[in-house]
Amino acid sequence: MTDPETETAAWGEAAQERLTGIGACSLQGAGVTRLPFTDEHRRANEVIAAWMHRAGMTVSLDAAGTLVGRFGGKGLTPERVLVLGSHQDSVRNGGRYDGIMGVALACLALEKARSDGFRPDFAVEVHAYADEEGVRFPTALLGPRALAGTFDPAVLEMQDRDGVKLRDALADFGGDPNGITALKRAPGQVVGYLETHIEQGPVLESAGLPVGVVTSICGIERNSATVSGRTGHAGTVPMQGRRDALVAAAGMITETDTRAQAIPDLRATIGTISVAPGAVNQIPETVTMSLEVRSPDDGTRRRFSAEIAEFSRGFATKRGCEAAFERTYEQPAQDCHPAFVERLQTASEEVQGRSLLLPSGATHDASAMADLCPVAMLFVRCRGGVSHVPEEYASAADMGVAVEVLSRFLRAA
Ligand code: HGY
Ligand code: MN
Ligand code: MN
Repeated sequence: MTDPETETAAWGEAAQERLTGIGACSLQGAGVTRLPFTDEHRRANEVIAAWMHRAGMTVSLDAAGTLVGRFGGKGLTPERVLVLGSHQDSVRNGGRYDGIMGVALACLALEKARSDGFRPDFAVEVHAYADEEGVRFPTALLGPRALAGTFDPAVLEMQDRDGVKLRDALADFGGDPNGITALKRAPGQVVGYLETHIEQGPVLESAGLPVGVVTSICGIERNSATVSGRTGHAGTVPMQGRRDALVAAAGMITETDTRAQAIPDLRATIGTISVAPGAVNQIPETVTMSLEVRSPDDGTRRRFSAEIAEFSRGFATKRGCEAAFERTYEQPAQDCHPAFVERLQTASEEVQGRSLLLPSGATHDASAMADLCPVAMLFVRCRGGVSHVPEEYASAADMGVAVEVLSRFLRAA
């Protein structure tokens, strides 16, 4: 009989080995690039399916492209289900842990709980959601929104930067665009959703703790801003009277930053920008850029983006241009369920001596699952607090603690 510490460490090593292995399911280049409905995703699902089978689960791909592992239950309809999981996709050149850690640790926790005699009278599902980052298509959370009934079919017409429609990419991958709406779960059937995720921030490292319990998840919206001016010869058109879309966009960008700096806990990011015609000797005529805004308070966020849109229209007009904004994605802020938070706190205190509560500045699949059922999140310490970069790292020891906390949560369910 191995002592508990050795056993916990072994589960952590298993987690590290799995995450290193699946990190190879990526495009070439630094870090991990695994976008939804790609060959990298297909290869990753094969690896995840093996994790699910090893934990005693049956495995299926649902219409939204979520890989669903299912264990136990009595086949009742509707069967009570506890769902664990996270997303399989990454940002471009991201880390090995964001998202996929939650899938790996959920499978290991179920394996461990079963070896400790876990025989629930409800079903347990582990979900590997296809698209949480919203990097390939200007939408996100397709899988959880399908289950929660908040899915908007219009997103199926959205295109990636190669002009491929979400609808077609999903169908080619083995999903069923026309079957997504039917995925909506009956109210009360899903008793809860528990997501484990690398913290993506510095709090646990500063506190010297392996895991923390999330209290709430910030709200988020993404807008597409288009600035239209008039192009012309860079050498012959005088500076006075130019309608340079990029100069107007520059004013909007700096004003966004200035105003965001003044609002506590608000984050505004212009992460993508494109310029047309895009030649060194042509005055920019059209600029398209993303404006992402986050805040723990939805009213603050919505006011901020409305005011930025109003400022931008006025500023663009002064420069002889026009500015238009279109919101492409929004997910309100969500609180984690108090009873689940308390249960995670108890398990954390048993395993690591004390618990720590913290909010999430990143959004997660739990953001959308909260529209369906009570949610909870467990954060795992993140070295240097860095994420969405190749250097993202979580230790085997910390992931072993997380597996132990999760398996205790399951057995207390
Ligand atoms: O952007 C986020 O907060 C998450 O990583 N998708
Ligand atoms: Mn992410
Ligand atoms: Mn994530």
